[in-house]
Amino acid sequence: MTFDLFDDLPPSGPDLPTTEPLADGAMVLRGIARPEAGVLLADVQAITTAAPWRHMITPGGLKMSVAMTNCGDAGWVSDARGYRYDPIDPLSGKPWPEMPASFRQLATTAAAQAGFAGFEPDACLINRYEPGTRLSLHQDRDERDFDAPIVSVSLGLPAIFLFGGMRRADRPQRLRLAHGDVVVWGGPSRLAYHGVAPLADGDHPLLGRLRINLTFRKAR
Ligand code: MD3
Ligand code: FE
Repeated sequence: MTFDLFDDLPPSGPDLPTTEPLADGAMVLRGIARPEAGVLLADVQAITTAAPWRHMITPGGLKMSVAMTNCGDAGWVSDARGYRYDPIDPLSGKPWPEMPASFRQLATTAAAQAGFAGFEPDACLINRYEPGTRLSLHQDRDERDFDAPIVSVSLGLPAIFLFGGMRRADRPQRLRLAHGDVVVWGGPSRLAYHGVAPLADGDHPLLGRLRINLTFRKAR
């Protein structure tokens, strides 16, 4: 697969908005993380030195195709006992790496732009996709407070995001998320079913054959 020259650029020009409402409570901020991408990726690299990428096991015994790690006061973990947020990385036995200032600032600014002033994430789940990696439809319900939004940041290869309704059976909308796109999921969208279609192969200038997604949460 190849990229059109302008494929990855956010809308630009005199009055083109970069903020589009997607659904009730959900806003896409196209390309707003592009200027900081290099810093964010250097911070991801440092995090994975202390808390390496791993493929978690679902409570049903399946190995996830997404590789994950976390930073912040708590990290999302899955194993035979279930899903939960844990202040300790089970792989290292140590607390997760601190949330970098670059992460915190982007999440807070994006949330405020989408109408969620005062969002203070305490957890960031970091997902890594290779060609073929997918994430099946699910809800994010392991956080304590559903009034806080989730902020997602897409980096690297573009993905087709599946955005469903309140029931698993609701047919999902497909949304292309490219490098630097940030989405804020609050209000009624906070508990919508969602997932990611198998990643198409490609070659991204910064990340090669990878997509990395950051999701900022208020877990506790
Ligand atoms: C809509 N990650 O980590 S980000 C996840 O691209 C997750 O890695 C996907 O779903 C990814 O849980 C999707 C967009 C996203 C994240 C959380 C949501 C959309 C959401 C929570 C509620 C509704
Ligand atoms: Fe999710």
